[in-house]
Amino acid sequence: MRYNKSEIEQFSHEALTQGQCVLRGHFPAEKLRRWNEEFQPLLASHVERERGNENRGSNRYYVTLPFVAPFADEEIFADPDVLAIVENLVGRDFVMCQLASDTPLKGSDYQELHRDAPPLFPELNAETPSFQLAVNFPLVDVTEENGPFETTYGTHLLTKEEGLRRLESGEIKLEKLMMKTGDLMIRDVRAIHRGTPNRTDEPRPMCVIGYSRRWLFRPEVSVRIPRATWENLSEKAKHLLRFNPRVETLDEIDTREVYQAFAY
Ligand SMILES: O=C(O)CCC(=O)C(=O)O
Repeated sequence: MRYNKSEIEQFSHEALTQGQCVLRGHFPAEKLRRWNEEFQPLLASHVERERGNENRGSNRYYVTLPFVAPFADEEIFADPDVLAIVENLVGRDFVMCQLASDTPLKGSDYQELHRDAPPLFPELNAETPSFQLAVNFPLVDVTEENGPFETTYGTHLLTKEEGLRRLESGEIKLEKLMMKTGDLMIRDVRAIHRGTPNRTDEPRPMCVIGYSRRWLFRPEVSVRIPRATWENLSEKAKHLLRFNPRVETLDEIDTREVYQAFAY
């Protein structure tokens, strides 16, 4: 591990109270550049297929990453520092439920401010501790021009209405998160955020790995695991991925995105 116990506690505390924490220069940038090369043809065929169904906003695409090399990489999805922080937030025996990407292209716009999950108990009018996390990391350096993620601090523990009210009144600010290739963010998906326009010719892919409490099922996402990949996973990785569907191979037909409603 790169961080000691007290540093892990600090990151966890920050994510618990602020809704997110950022680990700088944590993943090998060179590896993520290779991911980006492999990702480009996937993105291109996805854009081709989904034209007219741009449900995340114009020229902005959500693409599930196939769970094969180079993306099925334990150095990324089972990073010990990240998993230690995730466990502090969503408890023992949490699961990994998602490996995907969000990519604004030129012509994309500001999204509506949103959360990625509804409250667990809407009738309470109060928020619970964390139950769903996203680990985000870009495959290119994020700049002012290529669509920085905008987020808010502390809104994950407020109702959405109250979070929006405090934003409106200026008590809480919307902040741009500038990230370099290799940086990662661990966030409670209820932190109010939005995507911003990419004004450059180069796509800005942001990967997302979802981790949930052990009892939570998110039907809109899953990691389809080909048998050959499964057989080569460590016991720790198999435990993380235990509730995901296992398939013989990844065929074309099943790659259509089912994660359509994304903003809460
Ligand atoms: O990729 C981004 O900048 C944010 C995308 C996002 O929040 C979404 O599509 O839910």
